[in-house]
Amino acid sequence: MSEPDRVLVIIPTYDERENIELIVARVLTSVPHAHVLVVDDGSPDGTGKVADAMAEADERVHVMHRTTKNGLGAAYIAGFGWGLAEGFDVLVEMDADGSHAPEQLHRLLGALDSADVVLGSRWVPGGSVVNWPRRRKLLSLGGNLYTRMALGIELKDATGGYRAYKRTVLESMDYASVASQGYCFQVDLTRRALDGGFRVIEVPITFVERERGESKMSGEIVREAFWRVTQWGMAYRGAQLRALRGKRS
Ligand SMILES: Nc1nc2c(ncn2[C@@H]2O[C@H](COP(=O)(O)OP(=O)(O)OP(=O)(O)O)[C@@H](O)[C@H]2O)c(=O)[nH]1
Ligand SMILES: [Mg+2]
Repeated sequence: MSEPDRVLVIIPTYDERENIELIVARVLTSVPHAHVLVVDDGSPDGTGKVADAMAEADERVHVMHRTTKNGLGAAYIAGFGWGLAEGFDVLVEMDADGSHAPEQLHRLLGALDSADVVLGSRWVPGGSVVNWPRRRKLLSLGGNLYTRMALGIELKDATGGYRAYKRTVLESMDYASVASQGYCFQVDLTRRALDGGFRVIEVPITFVERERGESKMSGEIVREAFWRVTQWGMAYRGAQLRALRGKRS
């Protein structure tokens, strides 16, 4: 039998003291051969120290300490760099707040047999969202609809943050140049994977709204996503138009 893939679950944290222990324990119970990297941006609430204690007790847990709060995207970029250098085959993105169930990680990893990137999707049949107010649902659905139309892609949940990448995908793209913060970081990576000719598929997940700790979602993150997707969409439609004109002439 071949060795299982070396899997690294990257969990960015900012003030997740109440959540971090449970989420790491759930990951390691669900997929015991996985390793976890907590990327903490110097959380004032001491999340980094709690993570250090876990790393001390279990060799599968690793912690990266960064000094300033720099956004989710920058934390993932640093985490990817570490994971690739350490030789992991699969890199997983997961939030610390329990929204992404580690018990469903098997679905994502299993689907990598026939894909290069697997998105945990709230908006495919079988996917769902628990405890979200209507306006949050509409924001996510609307954002995804806009993203599909602007970029000409089929994916139902390109803004989601529970996903698994084969290392080859990240190695092939200049992911460090992804400058975005929140949702558009996810959209940008999806777009780059598709542009690179990789197979991106979705599996249903049950997304549960955070129960403890503060959300870091902000109007600024939503505005950034809207603006950047619009720019990418215009570039995409421009290229389509040029191709069409080329065919006609
Ligand atoms: N390292 C780091 N992690 C961050 C930063 N901002 C958010 N995070 C983490 O990224 C994950 C997602 O952030 P959330 O606040 O849950 O964002 P969200 O899921 O869009 O918002 P909610 O639905 O309200 O929870 C959590 O694990 C956060 O702790 C940051 O600047 N640096
Ligand atoms: Mg969250």
